[in-house]
Amino acid sequence: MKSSNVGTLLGVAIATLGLVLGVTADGGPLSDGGPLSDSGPLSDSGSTTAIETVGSSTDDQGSSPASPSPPTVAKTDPDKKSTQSYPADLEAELALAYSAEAPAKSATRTFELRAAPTSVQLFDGRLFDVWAYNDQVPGPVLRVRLGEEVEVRLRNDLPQPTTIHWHGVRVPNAMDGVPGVTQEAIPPGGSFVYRFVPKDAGTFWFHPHVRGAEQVERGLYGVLVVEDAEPLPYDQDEVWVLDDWRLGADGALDTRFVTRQDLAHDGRWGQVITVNGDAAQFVVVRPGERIRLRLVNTSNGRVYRPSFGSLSPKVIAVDGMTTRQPLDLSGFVLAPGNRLDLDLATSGHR
Ligand SMILES: [Cu+2]
Repeated sequence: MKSSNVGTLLGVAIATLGLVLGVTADGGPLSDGGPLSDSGPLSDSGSTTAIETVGSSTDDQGSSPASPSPPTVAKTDPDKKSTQSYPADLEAELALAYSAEAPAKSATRTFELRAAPTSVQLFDGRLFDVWAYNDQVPGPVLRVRLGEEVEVRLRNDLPQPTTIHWHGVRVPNAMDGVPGVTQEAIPPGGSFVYRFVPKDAGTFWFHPHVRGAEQVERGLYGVLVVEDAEPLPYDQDEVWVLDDWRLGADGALDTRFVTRQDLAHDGRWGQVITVNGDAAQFVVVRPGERIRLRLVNTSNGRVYRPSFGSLSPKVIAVDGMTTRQPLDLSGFVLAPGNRLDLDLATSGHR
């Protein structure tokens, strides 16, 4: 903390970024989005933070682009079939972005994951029957540095076979988790060791690749953060996992998966939205702090449009890929599977 010189005036101004939640199945707001903070709005801005959903299963209002216009690509020569030329600076940037080889292994980070049915407290404090990694929803955040090898020892205590797919990670094919293609599905009671050195720093996630529309929806997902070899000096580095849950009339998870309704409506849409498994999520910040906020959408069908009011965060990475420069958040949405890394600066003095 560097707040020792802040003085008494701001010394108690610990603020929260409240995430305003609540949508119905048709996407309309349940709450009016007042701040959920009990310690006052952030600094003097009075801003609130909201994650809205875009469109709905039947009424797609989401016409904004998922990302800003792509960089200009030089025209291809119709006579030269497979040669595509880019401006030299873009060529250089892409070359840096996708190194062909993983960096030399500096160390191995070992994680134990156990996939099993369990009960967890989610949005309303009730115990909720889920399937989870290590009895938690979301599963653990696996955090490594670029150059470190990821070793995940997965034990399957589910009543179904399973695998793990590393969403967005360039892994050796045998580690990709596709049953019957890159590995045999891990039977109940079985285990498997995933081992790879990520080639890229960024925000990724992992989930089963067996009956994904059921196993992910039951709660099996976690986040893999690959930090830069020299992490940027953020005061905080937070992960927010967005998901929606479809409940039956009894309030428990609706265990009818891949229904005709789902197939006809762009996937399964839940009535309850959670951030890190909770109905509300806060980040406690001190004046002047700078936060890297990693948003991950693990929903099956829902698209989110994050909004942070006057905080105006910048997008610094999209789907695990660092942007060429910080970009305005407006216009960005999070479709299922998407990640957005945000740079959030708070006002105040140091
Ligand atoms: Cu995926």
